[in-house]
Amino acid sequence: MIQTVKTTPFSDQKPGTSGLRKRVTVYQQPNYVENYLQAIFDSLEGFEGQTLVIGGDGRFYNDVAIQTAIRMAAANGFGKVMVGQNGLLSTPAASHVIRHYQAFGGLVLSASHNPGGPDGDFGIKYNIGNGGPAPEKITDAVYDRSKVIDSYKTVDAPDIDLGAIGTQSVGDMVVEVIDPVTDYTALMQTLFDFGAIKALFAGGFTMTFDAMNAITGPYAHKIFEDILGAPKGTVVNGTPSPTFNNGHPDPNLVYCKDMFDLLMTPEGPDFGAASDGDGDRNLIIGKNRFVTPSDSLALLAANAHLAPGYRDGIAGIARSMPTSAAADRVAEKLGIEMHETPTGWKFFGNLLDAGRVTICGEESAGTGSDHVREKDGLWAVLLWLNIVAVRKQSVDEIVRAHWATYGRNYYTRHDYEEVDAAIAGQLMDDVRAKLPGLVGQNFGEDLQVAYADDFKYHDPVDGSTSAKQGIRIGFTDGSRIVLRLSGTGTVGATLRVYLERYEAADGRHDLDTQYALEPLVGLAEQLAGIKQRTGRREPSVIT
Ligand code: VG1
Ligand code: CO
Repeated sequence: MIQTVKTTPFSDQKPGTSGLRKRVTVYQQPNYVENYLQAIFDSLEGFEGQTLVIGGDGRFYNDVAIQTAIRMAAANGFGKVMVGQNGLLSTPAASHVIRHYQAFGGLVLSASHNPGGPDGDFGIKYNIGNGGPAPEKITDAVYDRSKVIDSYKTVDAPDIDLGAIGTQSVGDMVVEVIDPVTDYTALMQTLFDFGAIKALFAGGFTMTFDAMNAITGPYAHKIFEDILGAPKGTVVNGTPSPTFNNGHPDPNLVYCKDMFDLLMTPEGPDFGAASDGDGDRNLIIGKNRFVTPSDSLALLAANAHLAPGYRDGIAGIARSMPTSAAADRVAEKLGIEMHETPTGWKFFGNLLDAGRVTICGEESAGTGSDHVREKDGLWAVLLWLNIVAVRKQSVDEIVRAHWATYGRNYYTRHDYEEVDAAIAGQLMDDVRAKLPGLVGQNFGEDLQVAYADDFKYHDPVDGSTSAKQGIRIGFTDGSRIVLRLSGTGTVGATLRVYLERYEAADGRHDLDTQYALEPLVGLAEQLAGIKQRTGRREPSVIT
């Protein structure tokens, strides 16, 4: 029954920051999905008879790709596939299911925060047995394999009924359709004080959670409304849609502007939150207080002990290189390890597995802990709620108290999307060439360059190195300019410019963020010539 089908390679199946993301139309080419999946299976060893978890964010083309993946898993020798009902599993839930059932690995079908639908994006990511994204050693092998692949294996079998919870079979392989929410919800209940959060809502605390028509809807309805007793209507846009209702499921101040505006009014709720297409990102806005993801990481780390799952404290913190140094100050005060890694969750896996860090985060609205091996949007929201419930303070009060203790890291990211790839590459090369001469130079009155390099990461656990992970220009006062090209975009190049400035504990904490960072924006422009080279007058997105 196993069929070996001839194919020819595609030259563009190089996994990026988080799996292979392409336009749906690219994925719809004959054999495109098959080639990539076979390249993944060919790069793995020892999965004969083992379990593969499959789930996605419900976006357009999920159903097609999942049926293909199930047939190919059977043909390649997996013993069992566990798949979320209707193909749904949030990225953190998929990570948990892999760990919980000791699966060999999993396929996460998502392009995360990128728009979906026939004209949108699709993506496939392979996660290893620890529940986390495959490390570069594997993604490099997959890419190499994809360039020479000449056949794939499948079986001739009808589609699985993804709506029916329970067990079916494809050839010799068992397929179990599971409820996507149950295991994840149980995990959350082990980490947080649900009683305290329930009491918070019972006491009149109000929240709005925007699931952005994406994967977190079913999870959020169940956890916030059914279990924690928040009123119906707390969760909005809670039904996953294959096109995200034609929206852009990226929880930032651009795509959640209405929620931000609401939270800035007296009539608005006490707390606002959102998650992205696949449920691994989070946006946190308190009444009159937007919490930057970098600050959120620092705050969650500093207060984690207030939640039962972290009662004994945290072992260490890791943050991606462009994320602000706010968390570093917390680690210093707690006397725990602090790690700076390249962008992308795959670099946290080893540190988490080794027990060297407990909490990780990225400036791009991602935070998580050692409970899974992905960032986790609802986890961050629940930890915030747990902290608010215990401290009995507003988000704004908690944030201000944090700054008063540690100082404030003003932080922003300016994105220039869909720039010509050659121009963006040249821009980076030219700035890179200037780096050695920058150290020691003064710019304006108070900016002196302390270091200027292209970030290279040495993984302290497995000894591997990853070079060219972004340009960093650091100043003696703690300010930084970071430039890197996105590894998740699907058209042209996206240039990300990250800017940070530190104000000490007794410094000024009430400046407008963009105003506070204006001199650094100007200096980045002076060094990189972004506007003139790209022809853009301003960034496409400011977060
Ligand atoms: C972006 C973010 C990065 C994140 C990645 C995947 O990558 O910057 O921090 O890990 O997306 O997140 P890049 O290479 O475009 O900067 V997700 O929620 O899209 O899985
Ligand atoms: Co995501």
